[in-house]
Amino acid sequence: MVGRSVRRALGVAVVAGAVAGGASAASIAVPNGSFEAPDARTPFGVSTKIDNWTTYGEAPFDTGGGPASSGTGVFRNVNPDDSVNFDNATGAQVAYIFTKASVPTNRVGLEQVLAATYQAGTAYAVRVDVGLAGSSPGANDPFTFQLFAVDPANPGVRTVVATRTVVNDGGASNPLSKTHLNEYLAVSPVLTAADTAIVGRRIGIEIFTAAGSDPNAVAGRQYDFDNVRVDTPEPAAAGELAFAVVAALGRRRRRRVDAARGRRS
Ligand SMILES: [Ca+2]
Repeated sequence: MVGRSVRRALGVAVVAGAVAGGASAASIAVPNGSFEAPDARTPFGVSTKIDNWTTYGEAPFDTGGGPASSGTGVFRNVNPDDSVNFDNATGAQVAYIFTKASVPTNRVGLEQVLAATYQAGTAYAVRVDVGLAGSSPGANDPFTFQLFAVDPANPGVRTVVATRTVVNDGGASNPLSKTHLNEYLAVSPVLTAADTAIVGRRIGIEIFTAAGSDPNAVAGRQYDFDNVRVDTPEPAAAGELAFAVVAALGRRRRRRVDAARGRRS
């Protein structure tokens, strides 16, 4: 099997960058936040196994790296005609997720818990570059990403720290595109010592779809996404970030092949 044998263990670029308000943000490494591993050039054109992430929801399917939820996975950022899929993907691969699962919970996703812990006096931001697959989600198909805190004494108990839901509703402030990924972010308030369910606990990241709002959604509809980052914006900037979106819709430079992306559907 191809699968994981040819890994591209690209490190996640950790760069302190400027954010809204001119303040700097310290980055927290997200292993495989760019979905470069494992190599997705399997016989299926995708890998359902995603290194460093736990996937859940859909019936398992083995593309070569072992059985993993077929509701989400990674693929090479190329179209069937070898043209570039997204013009601003990070690295060679991006991730996809179906908007609806066949499982009763109707929730498909992936998550990982970082080694880093939440600190008081700090706000936390998670950023994801999001785009549309060839089979675009409907306006009622939500794509959600969030930060959560895990109680080590009771791992089933989680506290959501920051959350953002994106829908494909043609929003003018940040339209989704099939050829360009747009950055979305969720940012927490500045944590205080009173946040006892969060401070001192490990930082979790979850990305999921739950099509409960659209019972007519079909599994073939997908969001694509890449470049999951976590950082700690300065408190003065955190409030601005709560409303900030970075919309840089790229021109469609080429004709895109929407059909038959080579992904399993
Ligand atoms: Ca990537």
